[in-house]
Formats: sequence, C-alpha cells, structure tokens
Amino acid sequence: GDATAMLIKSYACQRRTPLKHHNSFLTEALEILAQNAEYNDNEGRSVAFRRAASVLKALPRRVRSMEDLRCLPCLGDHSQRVIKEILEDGSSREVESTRQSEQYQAMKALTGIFGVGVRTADRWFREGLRSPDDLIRTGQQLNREQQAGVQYYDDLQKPVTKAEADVISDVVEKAVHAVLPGAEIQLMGGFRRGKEVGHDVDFLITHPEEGKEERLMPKITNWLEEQGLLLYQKTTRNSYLEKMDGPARASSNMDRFERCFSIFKLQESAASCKSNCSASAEDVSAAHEHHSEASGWRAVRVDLVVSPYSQFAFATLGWTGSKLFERELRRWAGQEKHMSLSSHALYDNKQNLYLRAKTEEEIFAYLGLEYIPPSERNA
Ligand code: DCP
Ligand code: MG
Repeated sequence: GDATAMLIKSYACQRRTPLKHHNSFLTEALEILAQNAEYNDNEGRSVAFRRAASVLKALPRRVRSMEDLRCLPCLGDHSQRVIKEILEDGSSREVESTRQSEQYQAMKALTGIFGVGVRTADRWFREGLRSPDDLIRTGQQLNREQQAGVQYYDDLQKPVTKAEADVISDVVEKAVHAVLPGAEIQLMGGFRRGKEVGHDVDFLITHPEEGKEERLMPKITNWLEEQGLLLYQKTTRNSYLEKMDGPARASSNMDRFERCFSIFKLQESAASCKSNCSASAEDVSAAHEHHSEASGWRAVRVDLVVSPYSQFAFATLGWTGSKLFERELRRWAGQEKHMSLSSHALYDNKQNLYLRAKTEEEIFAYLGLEYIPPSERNA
C-alpha cells in the first residue's frame, strides 16, 4: 500500500472519509483512548488519538502490518504502539484496561445523561457516584435538563434509526410550515452524512426572505407543545452580531444561532409503518408486543437550529459534521489560509473582509479545498 499511503493528506478536510471503512478494529481502540483522554480533560491527547483514528478510516484497505503505515500522517508514537500491539496480539492492554476501568465506565454512563458534561460527571465520579441510578438514590441536585436526561435515560441510550429520523422530519416540517409557510428544513448531522443510526436528530431551518426567521423557534415549539409532541425543550436566542462575533469569535466552535435542545415524544407505530409500508395491522401490533416498553412511544433527542438565509451555507457546513471534520476545517482555515471559519461566516484576516457564500461548494473553493460531499465527511 505505499502508493496509496502517499496520497493521504494530513487535514481530515482534505480527504474523503466514507462511513464504512476497513479498519474499525483499530479505530474503535484508538477512539476509546481518545474518549478517555476527554474524560480526563486532556483535549490535546484526545484530538491526537482522533486524528490517528481518522487517517485509518480514509485508507482504501485493511491495515495488515506496520509497513502499511509508512508515510501516513497524524500517527504519533503512542498511536503506533497501540496499533502494533493490536496487529501482533489482537488487542492492546492499555485499551482493554481503559475499557474495563471503573472511571471510564462511570464517566461513559454519567456523560451519557442528557445535560451532563465531563466536568459535572467528573465531580460526581469523585463523590463516588457511578450511574444515573446513583444520582436518583442519593437525591443529587439536578437542573431541569438533567432531570429530563435521567427520566428518559433508557430511551435516549437507544440509537435513533434513519426511519425514526424520517418520521421526526415529517413532524418538524409540519410544525415549521404551520407557523411559517415557505420555510426550508434540512436534516443535518450524522443522518446527512448517511449514517443509519444516530444519538439524536439535527435540523437546520431557514427562510429565503431574510428576517422572516427571526424569533421563529418559540412559534415552532409552541405548535409542537400544543400537539403534545415535546417531552422537554430549551430554546436559546440568536446572539450573533457580525461586528462583535465575526472575526474575533469565528474560531469558537459554539455557534450563536437561535437553537432548541429538545426531547420529542415519538409514536412508535408511526415509525414501524414508515419503515415497512406493506405491514398489515397485525404485523404492526405484533411488533408492538415485542417492543420492550409497550408504551407506544419513545423519547428522542432532537436539535433544532434556525439560521438567517445569508448564513445558511455556513450553518449547513457547520452542522453536517463530523465533529473532527469541522474541527479540521477550522484549523485548515486558520493555519493554512489565515481565515476564520464558523457556522455563521468566513472571514479573510489578510483582506479584512467577509467572504459571502450561498453554497457549501463556494466555501470549500474559498478555502482552496476540493469539495467533499457530506457522505465523505465521516472523519
Ligand atoms: N457540531 C460540532 N461541534 C460540536 C457539536 C456539534 O461541530 N461540539 C456539529 C457537527 C455535528 C453536528 O453539529 O455533526 C451535530 O452534532 P451531533 O453531536 O448530533 O453529532 P452527529 O450528528 O454527527 O452524530 P450523532 O449520530 O451522534 O448525533
Ligand atoms: Mg446528531
């Protein structure tokens, strides 16, 4: 594989990374170490492992020996040691002991709760708490978001299927069009990249007439609430001001769109009808009996984002992911092009001006990058 190895570029945004690749046996191991580094608040180490894993995802075939890694970028000593051990022994001791460790497992369980970040989880871990049940048992003080997270924990742990995402899409479209005809809705995140499952469903909403999208979210959530479709929602207002937030903040990865973090109540029967249109009533009710809850609905995390039309291309690029792909795009822009990229805008720091774009293709072109379609952004 030398010839192909030579072609692997060092920024993830310069490469095509398909969803399905040949080296999961290595990338899953490296991503455990990346995740563990994140739990230990070591971002640099975490990104290094993620970049190493990502390079292996872009390879056209399975890695069989260390020879295959010659000339590949982003593989540090530590990642190479781990890969070598897996190639020789079938597994890495460091990865396996991390996977089994009480800290890793507790942090995974606690950060898996909606509304709980690494900092909070770490504090709870040091207080001896290990799981959502421990939080309930000891009567921990929880905010409204975390209460919902604990309440719907089991449902939110279950992956969301594409069929379920499609049903949610129909619901969101109906809600948005009821309150603002002519608005445009786009499925974002992992599902736009072609994933078959996700941890949530992400949507971007806009309107071709700039200004029509202002304060749209409360109207959407009110409509959904009236229909009894929301189990939880928290809306944050748009706080983006080009003059203040543009160049200075463009490198920050938190965007300032009007945004709603929510939990939808999804009717399960609707999902099974959608995925199997020819199902008879009998089939559908049989499927119900097999459903663990038998409640007829499940909780699903949904993120809604509203973007002004003029920022829509940037918002689309910023909300398609993957997280590493986004991070690498911003790093490429800053380090290689002296530009600041955010989900709102692209600013050229040499010419001191904003670069306007209507499509993702134009943004890649400004950045001097070959266009990578969403399905190849699975870095
Ligand atoms: N995003 C980002 N940086 C973050 C959070 C989000 O760049 N810190 C962007 C890229 C993501 C998109 O938003 O693709 C949606 O975020 P998700 O956490 O929902 O990630 P995915 O949709 O990619 O994966 P999942 O299947 O886990 O939902
Ligand atoms: Mg998502």
